[in-house]
Amino acid sequence: MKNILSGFLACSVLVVSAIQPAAADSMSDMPGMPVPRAGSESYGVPGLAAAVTKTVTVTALDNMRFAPAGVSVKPGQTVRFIIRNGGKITHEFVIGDRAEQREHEAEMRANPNMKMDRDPNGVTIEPGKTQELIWQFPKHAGTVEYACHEPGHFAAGMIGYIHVGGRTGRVVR
Ligand SMILES: [Cu+2]
Repeated sequence: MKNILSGFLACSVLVVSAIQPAAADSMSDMPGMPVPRAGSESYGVPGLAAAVTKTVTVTALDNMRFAPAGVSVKPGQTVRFIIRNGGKITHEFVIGDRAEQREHEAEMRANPNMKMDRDPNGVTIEPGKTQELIWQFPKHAGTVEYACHEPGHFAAGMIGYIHVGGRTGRVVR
C-alpha cells in the first residue's frame, strides 16, 4: 500500500511539472482556470498542454490575412496553435464561432485598446512576437473561425477557418 501511494505521488509531481512550462505565459491552458463564456461549447474550450495531439503554426500578416487561411482538425482534438506576428503592426488571434467573432468585434470597437490577455479564447500578438494558444475543439463537426479584431482588420477579411471533421483541407472563403 505504501509503495502504491508513493508511486502515485511521484506520478502526480511529474504531471504537474509537465504542464507547468506551457502554462507560464498563458492562463488559458491552466487546469481549472478561466471558464469560457456561455455558449462557447459550440466552438470548444481552452485545452490542456498534456492533451495536445496536433500543432498548427499560423502567421498573422499586415495584408490582413492569416497564413494559412484554413486548417483541419478532428472532432474533440486538442490543438496547440503557435501564432507568429510576421508584420509591423499588432494583430490578434481569436478563436470562436461567428457569433463570438461578432461579439468581440463589437467589444473592440467600443474599446480599441483592449487586449485579449484576459479572454481564454484569444491572444494579442505584438509585431515580431509569437504567442501560443491551446484549444480543445467540440466533439461535433463544424466550422470554427480564427480572426483578428484590431480596428479594421476583421472588416478587411482577417479571418481563417478551422474545419472540425468533414473534408480535410477544405477552405471556405
Ligand atoms: Cu490583424
